[in-house]
Amino acid sequence: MLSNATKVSLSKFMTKLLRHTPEQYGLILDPEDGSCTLDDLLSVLVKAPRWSEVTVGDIQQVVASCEKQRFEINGDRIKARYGHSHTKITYDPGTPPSTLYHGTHTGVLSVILEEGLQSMGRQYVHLSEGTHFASLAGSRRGKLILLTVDTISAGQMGVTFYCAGNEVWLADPIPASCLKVYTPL
Ligand code: HQG
Repeated sequence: MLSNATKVSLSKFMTKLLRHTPEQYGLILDPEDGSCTLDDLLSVLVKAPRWSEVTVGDIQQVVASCEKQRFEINGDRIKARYGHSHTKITYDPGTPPSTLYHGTHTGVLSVILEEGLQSMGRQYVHLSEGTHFASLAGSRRGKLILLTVDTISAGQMGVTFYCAGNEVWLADPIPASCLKVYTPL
């Protein structure tokens, strides 16, 4: 069994490879779904001195133990489920619940309420069906603020939503008029 600290480090490296800079490591991802074979990922990982002994079993442990379910293994292929900056992964458009959540922080609240949610460095805006995932996202950079997204109004304004699985929804930029600060009762 890998230690928790090792799993976190390996997960961060896998994230880099599967979401952000695969080409820097010579990894080719499928342009549609961003996947590659477990063997291809392994052969890139083991070139890094720290991970020269890593196995497919270790990768499977990282995937299975991740609370956020960042990665998905399907047969002999693996992909990051969300979060990409590199490739614009194709997702099927879907109809989300009427309210979704976005977690952010106090430092950017006023600009978001003025100009709406932008995808910033990623390919899509990240939203969730529940507050837990949004809270994890928003707590990373400062004091957490949760926003609700009125997906019906957004849809009427031309925003498309895509289900990334495990309660995570991705979207085009969201106009400010569809956002409200969420204060739990
Ligand atoms: C903010 C992580 C200024 C937005 C997380 C966020 C998530 C604006 C930051 C996933 C803005 C972008 C995605 C605007 C949005 N002006 N700031 N108009 N619109 N922002 O990391 O959603 O652990 O690219 O609120 O937990 O925070 O990596 O997106 O603060 O699940 O698996 O700009 O990535 O998951 O930050 O996070 P990000 P995100 P992992």
